[in-house]
This record gives sequence, C-alpha cells and structure tokens, in this order.
Amino acid sequence: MSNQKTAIITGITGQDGGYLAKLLLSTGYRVLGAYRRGATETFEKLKEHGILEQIEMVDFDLLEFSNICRLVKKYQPDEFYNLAAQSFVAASFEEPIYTAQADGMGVFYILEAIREFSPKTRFYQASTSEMFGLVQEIPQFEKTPFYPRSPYGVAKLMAHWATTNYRESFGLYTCSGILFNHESPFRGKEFVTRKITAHFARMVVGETDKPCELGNLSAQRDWGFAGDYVECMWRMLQQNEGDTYVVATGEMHSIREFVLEAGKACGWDIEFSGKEDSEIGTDKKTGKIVVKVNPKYYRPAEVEQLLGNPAKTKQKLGWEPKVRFAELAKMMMEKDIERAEKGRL
Ligand code: F7E
Repeated sequence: MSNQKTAIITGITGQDGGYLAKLLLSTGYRVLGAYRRGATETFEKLKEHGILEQIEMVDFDLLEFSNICRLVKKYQPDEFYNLAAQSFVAASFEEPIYTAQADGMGVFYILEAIREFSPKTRFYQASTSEMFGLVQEIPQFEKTPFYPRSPYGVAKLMAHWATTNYRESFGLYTCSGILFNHESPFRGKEFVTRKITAHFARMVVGETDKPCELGNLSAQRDWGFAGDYVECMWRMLQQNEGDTYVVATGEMHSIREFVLEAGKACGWDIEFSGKEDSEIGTDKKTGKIVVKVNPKYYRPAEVEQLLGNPAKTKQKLGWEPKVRFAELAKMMMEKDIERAEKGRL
C-alpha cells in the first residue's frame, strides 16, 4: 500500500500501547513498537491481544537521545505516540530523578528529534490528570490550573508544556491528551484496580486466603476504559492542527466503590467496617475478610479527587467514552478469574 501510514508507539508493552497498536493495525497502519530492552521482556500483553507478529519491534529508551534521533530519522513516521514513561505514581517518590529524566526530559529528546529530522511527524504526548493533583477546581478541564503532587506529576507537567511550546515555537503538530485514569484487563498489577481484581481472582480460585491489602480507600478517581481512550489519542492526530484535550468520563468513584463492584462480580456482598488504618471489607455471606488497609500503601502526598470534564473533546473530536465504571470493574474481574482458572494470572 503506497499511502500506508507509519506510526511509532513508545511504551508498546504497556496497557495503552497494546490497545492503540491493535486499533492502528486494524485500520491499515504500519506499526513500529518501541520498547526498552529488558532481560525479562516477554511481550505478554501483545501476545494476548494476538498482534505481536504484526508489529515491528524497535529498540527505544527515553534517556537515549542518539537512539531516538536515529529512529525518527530512519522511519520519518506520520505519527509518533509517546506512551512510554515511568508511570507508577507511588514509585516516583522513590525514583524521582529517573522519573524526571524519563517522563520530563525524554519528551524534549523526542521533540528535538522530530524538529530536526522529521518536522511533518504528528506527535501525541500522554499527559495526565496527575498534573491537576491538588485540584484547584472540580471538575477539571483544559484550562484548570495545575498543581502536581508527585515527582511523576511534576515531570509530566514539564513534558506537557514542552509539547505545547514546540507547537507554538516551531509549528510542529503536537497534541497533549490529559488522560484521566484508564483501566482494562491489561492494566499493570501495581495499579489499584488491577491489584484488586488480580487478588480477588486468586481468592476465588482458592490460590490465597489472605485479604487484599490496600492504602487510601477514600481516594476518588474518574476511571475510564483504556480501549476507549486510545481511540481518542488517534482522533487527536487526525485534525487540522494540534491541541490539548481532556479525556475522561465525567464520573468519579472511590477505591471503596471499585472494591464493591469487583466483589459483586465474584458473588460477594462486601461490607466495610473499622476506621482508617484498621478498616476492613468483609463478605457478608461468608464472613471472610477480603480487603484490609495497610498504611504502607499510603503516599507521601495524595491526590484525593480527580474528576474530568471532557466537553471540549466531545465537541471537537466527536468522542464519547463507551464503557462505564460498573461495566469496567466487571470486565476486569471476569477476565482475571478466567486467567486464574487457567493458571495464567
Ligand atoms: O492509584 C489509591 C492511591 O496507582 C489510584 C497512573 O496510570 O493514573 C494512574 O495513577 C488511587 C491513589 O493510579 C492502593 O493512593 C489505595 O489515590 O491506581 P493508582 P494513580 O496514582 O491515580 C494517572 C492518570 C496516571 O497518569 C498514572 O500513570 O488508589 N490506592 N490503595 C492505591 N493505589 C495503589 N497503586 N495500590 C494500593 O494498594
């Protein structure tokens, strides 16, 4: 195909990388999957999606400027999606310098490479609701002032402004998607939703009797489905010019509510009791404790509430989230039970 588009996706082994690659492949793109070579890399998610064979894997590291330059120069992609990052907020308090370099400086490296070697490339940056942190208004939209609460949020904010600045300074087509939390059965198990569904699935198949230990149960998030959100990333790069967009559902739920929904899909009726550090969740039918608080999972600075207003995105991109909260929790829970039953969790 002569007019086939080429896209580079960094972070190809992550949750969003898999969904986005699947979408682009289904519409005829040539997909280059950029990943950081690691001794343990097995491409499990891409295998489970059934798309590993169709992706051309290329070496990539956000900290290796020379490699990024060669990659951009060699392939001159139509679209470049930067989904790579140290994306676990809790880890960023322990690895702030690395997080700042990868999530902040790394984006300057990519933008410089595009500016120098392939200025026609359209660039998507995975920005995040963590930039709103200590929220200055509710709900948050594109013009809400930022107040990051973690080294991760700070680094992402730098990258966000770099993305905007390269659009304004050099006329590059760049987009920032301020994505609120988005989950799926392919979410990493360190994130709270998948931590819960993976643990509950082990309990359901009798692999463990221990309750799932969690941190702040009162935190509230605007949770959407990753499969819906990657479609929005693609739409951002099909417009006349680059811009910034909030991607969210406009609904907010607590960790406690997610536990309840996941529990329902296990056939449990969970009741919370106790306060703060000694709070537990018990299945009323069996009396079994399924969740308990462990303060070790509290963060040095917490983001208590995130709620997005995606009005601009709906209006300009014609995008709507399809999967809602209860359906998302059920989908994740059922998939993890299925995996646990097959011994593949
Ligand atoms: O935490 C609370 C925790 O780690 C959500 C990343 O994709 O979304 C994600 O960041 C909330 C926090 O995601 C546990 O304190 C309670 O309030 O699932 P999370 P996150 O930090 O919101 C944004 C948009 C990103 O950009 C990030 O890359 O849940 N929480 N107990 C817990 N969190 C975890 N991980 N583990 C717990 O045991």
